[in-house]
Amino acid sequence: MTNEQLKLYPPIEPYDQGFMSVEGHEIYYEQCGNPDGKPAVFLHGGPGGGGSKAARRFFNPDLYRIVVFDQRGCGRSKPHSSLENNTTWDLVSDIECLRNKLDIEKWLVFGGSWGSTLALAYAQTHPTSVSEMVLRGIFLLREKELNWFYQDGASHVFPEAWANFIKIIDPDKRTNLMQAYHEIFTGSDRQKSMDAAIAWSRWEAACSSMDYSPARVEEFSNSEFALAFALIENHYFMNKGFLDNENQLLNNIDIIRSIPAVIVQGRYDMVCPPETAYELSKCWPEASLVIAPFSGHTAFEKEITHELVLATNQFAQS
Ligand code: STX
Repeated sequence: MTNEQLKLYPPIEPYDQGFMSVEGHEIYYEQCGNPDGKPAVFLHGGPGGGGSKAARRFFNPDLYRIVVFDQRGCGRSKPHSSLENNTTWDLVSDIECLRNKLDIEKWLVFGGSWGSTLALAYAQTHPTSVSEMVLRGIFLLREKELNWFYQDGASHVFPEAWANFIKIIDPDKRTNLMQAYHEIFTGSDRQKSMDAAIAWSRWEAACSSMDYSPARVEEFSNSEFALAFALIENHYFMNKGFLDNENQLLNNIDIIRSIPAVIVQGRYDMVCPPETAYELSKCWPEASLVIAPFSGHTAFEKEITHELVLATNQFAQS
């Protein structure tokens, strides 16, 4: 029993779906599972990745009231790929608005990758709204992390995918790829912007799992998905996540130290390497850090899914 491999819960349909209007955005949200269960909110990645049907499957639907929403500008939220009033602090405010709208006192906050960044920003702003935290593939949006993924790091491990990522950028602009992509995304050539968005998304998809997944790369090439994902990520990263300083989320850890938390990290995560999760856990010794030894970035790596489901199962008892 203790050695059982935990998997995603079976697919279920939402019992409630709707939109929340905020500052020119219509935020899509859904509720699944048990309306009287323990409330949990799923924060998706990117930013700009949107929620998915799999998001709800990390929680026992008999025990949890699962809330999934699409952050500003992506997924089913409208207007699609809008960068207006779209910052970390706008999203933090949306999470709190949604909690109030749904009349939830406290909820478990679950987030991987950018979802972990947003979870920390939210919890540090509204600590009394958070009952527990389950974080994966920690990303703190610091210069060294952005540089690793978009300039010099993961490029050494996935050279074929990297060649495709840089190919659409003029050779003399390759010393700052974040900036070069930004110029294309904010320029007037729609076709070029679309091609760049697809290249940007394919790069991330290629690096996300231990065994390169052609299916994921194709899925990320969907032009609607890619446009929101690339434009929103680039906008947040150009603006350094709208943080006061790059250590803000580490420096403010004392605000949330008493919240029970599990940090799950793949050893071979090439998007968000384990150094960041390690640094976070050094500042936050009460949180338990679990390193999955044979895993990459995504929540769908076998070991990572197991650890995430184990964490939500354990917190369901508290
Ligand atoms: N972005 C990391 C991130 O949050 C740098 C992320 N990576 N892939 C995703 O999110 C999705 C699976 C949500 C598309």
